[in-house]
Amino acid sequence: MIHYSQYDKDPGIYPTSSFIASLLGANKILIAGHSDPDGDALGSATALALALRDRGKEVKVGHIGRITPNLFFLMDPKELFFELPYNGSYLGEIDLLVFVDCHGPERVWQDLGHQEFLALPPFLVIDHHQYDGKIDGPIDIFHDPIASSTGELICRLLKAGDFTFTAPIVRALLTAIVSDTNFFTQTNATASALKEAGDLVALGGNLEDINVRLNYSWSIGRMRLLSQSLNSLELYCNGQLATMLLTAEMLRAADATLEDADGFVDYPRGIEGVLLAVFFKEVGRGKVKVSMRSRHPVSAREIAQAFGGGGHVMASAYTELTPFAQEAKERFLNGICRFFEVAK
Ligand SMILES: [Mn+2]
Repeated sequence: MIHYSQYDKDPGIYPTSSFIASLLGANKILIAGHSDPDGDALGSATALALALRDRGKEVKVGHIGRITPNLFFLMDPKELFFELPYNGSYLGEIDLLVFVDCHGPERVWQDLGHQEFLALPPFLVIDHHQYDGKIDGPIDIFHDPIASSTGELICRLLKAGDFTFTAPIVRALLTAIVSDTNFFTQTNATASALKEAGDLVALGGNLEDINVRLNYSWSIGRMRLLSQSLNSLELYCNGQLATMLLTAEMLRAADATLEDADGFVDYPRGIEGVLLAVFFKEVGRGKVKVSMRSRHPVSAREIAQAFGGGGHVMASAYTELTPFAQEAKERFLNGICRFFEVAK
């Protein structure tokens, strides 16, 4: 027998009043998500920026790396700061940095040195990733590793701070939550995530509109690229491991961009019996980005950590220093065997 009263109590963590005071105490704010921001990072940054502007703050959203074009509806690209330098003169005008969907500046600027770190303006962190150690440097942190998404945390923050949920804020927050829960189909689609999403729908949020924008707005180049990339699909470890490649040559042949390959890792993941899907993407500058998705009992996070990366238990990534996806795959296969002991 379920007593609804038990579910009325939101189990989530809320920001403290001093966290909100730090946020509202600043006037010129820059919000940044992790590099190559996804729907959660950009949706969360956008929603928070719009809410703070409604309170009279001067707020900018900046980022490093690539944004897939299907996310541009969140905020006019003209309003976004692209490729922020960590030592740019713009920082002198900023009272407060807010890092969302990551634990701090080193997830935005990968080659940030210690001196540059110390020279940054004061910063806050809002995040739902798991950490093994202490977080360096923020004046305050609003962190809940159980939360589905940073979007869910921004919902709680806006409620706690008595902000107004305007239509663009609602849309940005729903986009953030559906992006990280894959439209409520993963284990992180918790009662708390659905409760926040339910509140957003009650406020006029339109899931169909967001689904069309996120999943049915791709270029023909993406489809050509997908057909090439799918040809590279291979199975290992009795069908428990699936790999797929994306090369610079495929990009040229399909007349597509790297952004067009977003989410391709979901294809090898969709094969019955696959516990780990790995996608090797040549990203230029002598690097291959390796994205992983796993099913229980395989931890994509643990495997990514063994290769110097990180992420969530079921979704993680690392970077391999080689220009060739095939070479990154060979190195991966050489190092992977021990992780599949648990799955036998
Ligand atoms: Mn996230």
